[in-house]
Amino acid sequence: MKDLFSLKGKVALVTGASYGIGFAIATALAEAGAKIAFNCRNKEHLLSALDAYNALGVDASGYLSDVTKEEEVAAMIGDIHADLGKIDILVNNAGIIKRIPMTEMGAEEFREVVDTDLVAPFLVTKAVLPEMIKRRQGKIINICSMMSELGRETVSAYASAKGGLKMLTKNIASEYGKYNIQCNGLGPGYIATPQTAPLRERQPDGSMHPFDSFIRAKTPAERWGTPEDLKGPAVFLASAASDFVNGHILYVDGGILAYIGKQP
Ligand code: NAP
Ligand code: GCO
Repeated sequence: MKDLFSLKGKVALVTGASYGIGFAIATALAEAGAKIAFNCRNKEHLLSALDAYNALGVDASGYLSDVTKEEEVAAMIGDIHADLGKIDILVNNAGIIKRIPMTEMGAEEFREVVDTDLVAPFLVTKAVLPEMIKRRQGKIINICSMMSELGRETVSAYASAKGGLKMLTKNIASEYGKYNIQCNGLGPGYIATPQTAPLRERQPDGSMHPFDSFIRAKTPAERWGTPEDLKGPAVFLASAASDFVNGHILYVDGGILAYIGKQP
């Protein structure tokens, strides 16, 4: 059974894995035996991430690139194939959010979010697929969201992108399943990372952020998730244990999507 979850001999690319959820997922895949390639845009983030991976004994190679730029993606994939020989597992994790009421959001701001959270997974997957098809095997994991299923104020661009990413996941699964390529989504709930830090900041009077209290009331587990909560589900979707799972969005949300919310 343990061999089912082994990633020994595999190469995994995790985009946007200099910190946060991507860093935790990359570390998990490494602990299961994979060699890691990761990217981000900021050189300082890349260098500090390499130190952090090294301190954990993770064999990681870092690539400075912006996933929204097709030419940078092509160059990165070429470099990884040259350096590491193949990509068995792709985790489309890099993502941004802009919390702006729709009526106040500019078209360019909307496009920037969709470019990063939806178009970029298309670009990176498109660059990785040809070799996976040749080798008749591959694992693609798209990092979706509660906003793949639910809306809320100020996140129209993000929800549109993450809803689209759910359907892109199902479409890749449909189109390439015949080549023994599985494409699934991982849908984190509310996770304590830099991306959600503004929603957890202590108020000037020292009280909890209203959103912090709100999310705890909407989560049966009565807590925020941590990036570590995603490690097991990521290894499952990256390993032979999920070879007949395709087009599925695995929500790791402490029960948010199942729960009407605590009575005030
Ligand atoms: P985060 O803390 O903001 O980290 C984002 C990572 O992506 C950083 O490493 C960042 O590095 C990189 N990145 C951003 N834009 C990039 C680009 N254009 N090209 C390459 N790298 C880029 O975010 P997170 O909370 O870990 O979230 C990771 C993923 O999970 C995102 O897709 C997010 O939407 C999703 N998610 C998050 C939560 C949550 O509650 N935190 C829940 C559900 C889903 P650089 O800035 O150096 O590029
Ligand atoms: C927000 C949060 C969420 C989380 C995550 C939930 O502002 O609502 O940032 O969108 O990032 O996507 O699954």
